[in-house]
Amino acid sequence: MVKKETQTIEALLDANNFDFSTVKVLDESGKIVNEALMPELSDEELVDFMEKMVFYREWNERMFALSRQGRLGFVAPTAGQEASQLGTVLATTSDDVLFPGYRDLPQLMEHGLPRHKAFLWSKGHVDGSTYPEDFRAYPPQIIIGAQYVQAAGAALGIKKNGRKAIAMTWTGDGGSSQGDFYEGINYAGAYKAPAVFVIQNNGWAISTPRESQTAAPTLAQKAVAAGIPGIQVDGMDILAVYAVTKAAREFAIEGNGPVLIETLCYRYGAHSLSGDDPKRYQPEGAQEHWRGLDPLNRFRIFLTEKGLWTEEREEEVVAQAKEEAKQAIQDAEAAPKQKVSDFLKNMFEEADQITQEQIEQYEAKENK
Ligand SMILES: Cc1ncc(C[n+]2csc(CCOP(=O)(O)OP(=O)(O)O)c2C)c(N)n1
Ligand SMILES: [Mg+2]
Repeated sequence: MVKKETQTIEALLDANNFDFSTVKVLDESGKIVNEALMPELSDEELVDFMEKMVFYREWNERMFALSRQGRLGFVAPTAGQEASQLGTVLATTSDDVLFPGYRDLPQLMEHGLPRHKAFLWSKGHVDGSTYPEDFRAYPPQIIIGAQYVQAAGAALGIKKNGRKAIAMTWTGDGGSSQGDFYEGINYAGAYKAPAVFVIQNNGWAISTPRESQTAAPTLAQKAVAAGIPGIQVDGMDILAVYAVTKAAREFAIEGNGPVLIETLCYRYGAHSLSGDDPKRYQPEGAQEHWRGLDPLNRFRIFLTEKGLWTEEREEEVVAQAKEEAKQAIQDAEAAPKQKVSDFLKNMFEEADQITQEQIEQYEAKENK
């Protein structure tokens, strides 16, 4: 076992390094605690990170309001996971293929998904899951963990095609207990396929706490059995998440195989807006504790001290998110009424016989 004396990128990406202590760059008081890992980012890029976190915090509020007005369908809140979601996706490029889970709409939107399509997906409309040919992503996965095997296969395809890109996928702490999770990381490891696997450990799989899901002290160490590097990172720290993900992407692209990243974060809200109440299962004080580690707060202090952030700018970004959500819901509501036949047609490139028969049955009804 190699013990990490200092956390360097090289040590973190060593598959024989079995030290999974949490990587941090920016602490909750907005101070840099590991200069060596500080990613090289311009002031503009730093500001962009903050703008995006503020945007999606407000977007989450808009989703809540629209859901309560009955204008959205399935909604999985994202507040508390901004650094985890954006720190990972901002280390990718449009050449990479994304396999998100149902909570990962912000990553898809950052990859270029039109905003109204995010709402159409929530409403269960087929147009929310139809993408342009050159948009390298799959619709959010509902079957927890299933995206890991898909990402492994896509990563192998990328390698065989000689492309300099990765497949990136996200699941939750709960997803990391699924068979698909282990199969995906094992397969990608065996083929040295360029995948970056992210576990967003937000502490809960609906009402099941992280501690009840596995005897493993960290989720990052699940990488050991697949023979690939595993890194646990402070998921409330966008600089640490970004630094680790960027290094993992380069490692994978250089032909070294996949990396598993566990981001420690929290979901402030309910599992979904369809009915669970976190007050009934989360221990008292947990929300307050995690809100004290908030990713926006610490980054706001950091940027304000550098003279790069103001309250006025924050208000502008919030207003912009409100405006864009308003436009996006209008566009989503203007979409043609959902047809079952369109859903069926979107299932396969070429429909099998049973699906084809169903398409015809539904078209006959719809055209009456
Ligand atoms: C294979 C499968 N089993 C069960 C479910 C029902 N289910 C939906 S979300 C969820 C919990 C997932 O928790 P986690 O992976 O931690 O992700 P989070 O929701 O916290 O982001 C469960 C059990 C499902 N969607 N798929
Ligand atoms: Mg979870």
